[in-house]
Amino acid sequence: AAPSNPVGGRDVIANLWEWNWPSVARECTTQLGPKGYGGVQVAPPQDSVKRQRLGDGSDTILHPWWEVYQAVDYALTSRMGNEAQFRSMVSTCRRAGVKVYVDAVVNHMTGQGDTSYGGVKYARYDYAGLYGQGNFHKYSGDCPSASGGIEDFNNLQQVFNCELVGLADLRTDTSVVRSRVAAYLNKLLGYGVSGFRVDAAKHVGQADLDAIYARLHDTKDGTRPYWALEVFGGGPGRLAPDAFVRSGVVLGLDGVKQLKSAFKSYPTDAAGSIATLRDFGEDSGLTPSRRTLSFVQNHDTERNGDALSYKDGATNRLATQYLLAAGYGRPQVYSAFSFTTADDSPPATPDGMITDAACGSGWTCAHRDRGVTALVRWHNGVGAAPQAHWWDDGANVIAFSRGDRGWVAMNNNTVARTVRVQTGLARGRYCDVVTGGRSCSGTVVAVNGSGVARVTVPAKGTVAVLAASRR
Ligand code: LM2
Ligand code: CA
Repeated sequence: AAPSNPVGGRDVIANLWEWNWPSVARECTTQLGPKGYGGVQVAPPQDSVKRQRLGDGSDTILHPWWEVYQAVDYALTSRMGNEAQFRSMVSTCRRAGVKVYVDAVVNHMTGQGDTSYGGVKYARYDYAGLYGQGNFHKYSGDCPSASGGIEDFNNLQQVFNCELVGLADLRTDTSVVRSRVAAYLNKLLGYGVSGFRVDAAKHVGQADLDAIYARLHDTKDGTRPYWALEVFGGGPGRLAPDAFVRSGVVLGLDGVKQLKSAFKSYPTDAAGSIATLRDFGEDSGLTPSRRTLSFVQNHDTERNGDALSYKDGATNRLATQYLLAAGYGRPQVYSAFSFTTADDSPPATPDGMITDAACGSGWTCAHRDRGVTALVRWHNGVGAAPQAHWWDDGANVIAFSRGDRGWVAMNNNTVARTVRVQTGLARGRYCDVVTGGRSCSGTVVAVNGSGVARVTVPAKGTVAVLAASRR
């Protein structure tokens, strides 16, 4: 079986979704490595559909972000750059101490179009030199629905063998398809990639995922590849996220909803109640921490209403800080581009090629936010120490320690709050990593001989101290 999350250390992943390869490389060197991120997740690098003008006005957004989720070929010629740029990005990131995780589209090929970014001409169910009709469930008789699409998301055969939004579903139950998919992933591992976010893993199913995984080579570090499965909740039995944790780590998509509900509450613009997070994680019904890749949002949930997003500003930042502090799952910080309609393209040339990521101009760059990088540092500092000394005001101020290695307080109100709390720390004066950075130029938390501190927590803000940051 695929490995669990690493324990402690530099495990935070920045999800630089749809950043082009030169921008990811630059970011690894100038930001991610220096700020303590241990990994970067990148968008699907395989060749994909490139939509063409129809001339009937129906394609006002010619190159929606989701083109990259329709695979045409396993050559690495994509909207994010070419194969040489991809390889160079991976080695640059590795040199910066940042492992690269790839979004792997292996359940399906395309649902539309006839031309790819790499210039390949194709038809659905006919991808020259790679797959033909015999490689798709459409022609195998394994999909029981009338339309050929997934009509019932609680039906095992439909979920595995029918088409997800009309995308040509691969016969991942056959050895031909398994070995072609594995060859693609092994090429990436050979370039230095450390693992995968498996797109639509729920629609591949446990048996096929395990069979593909068994064919994968070790990473360049000599470890087994990380294997993070996209399985959204709501399905019964074998279709539930918990039923996939023996195959790999699963994406924390139910946690995403809980975080949104805690920070914003119901109805959506209410003030929230982060005191509920006392039981966030396995205690609130989520998948095991060591088998979960956790995040506040991803590219689907920032659009579909399940999650907070960059549009929530300080509340989103606070939720991200909370996730980095909490110790549930392997935390991922999501950072992509701003959008007005759900289909918007990332900033790109008229031809669809994504342009260099410029923070503040089209790109949101949450991973660079000083409040976020401070908590990455804090997260790395507390390691695997368990939560202790939980305190809350019953509403929107919380505080907890991570063992005796650090202590944090968070305030989801729009005004500052002063609290008197047991920190569990030894007597002393400690530097807040959020306002003080490495120089200790900000807030100082004074802990008395009983471990108690009186602290003012800024509006929508965090105070975080490390035991090691005692003055
Ligand atoms: C995923 N995980 O399981 C991705 O996270 C999600 O973003 C993908 O959907 C999906 N699975 C397939 O990889 C996105 C997007 C869809 C889009 C597909 C394929 O959310 O809207 O579907 O990518 O590009 C689009 C059209 C849809 C059409 C389909 C096929 O929106 O209307 O279906 O292409 O032509 C007829
Ligand atoms: Ca499938």
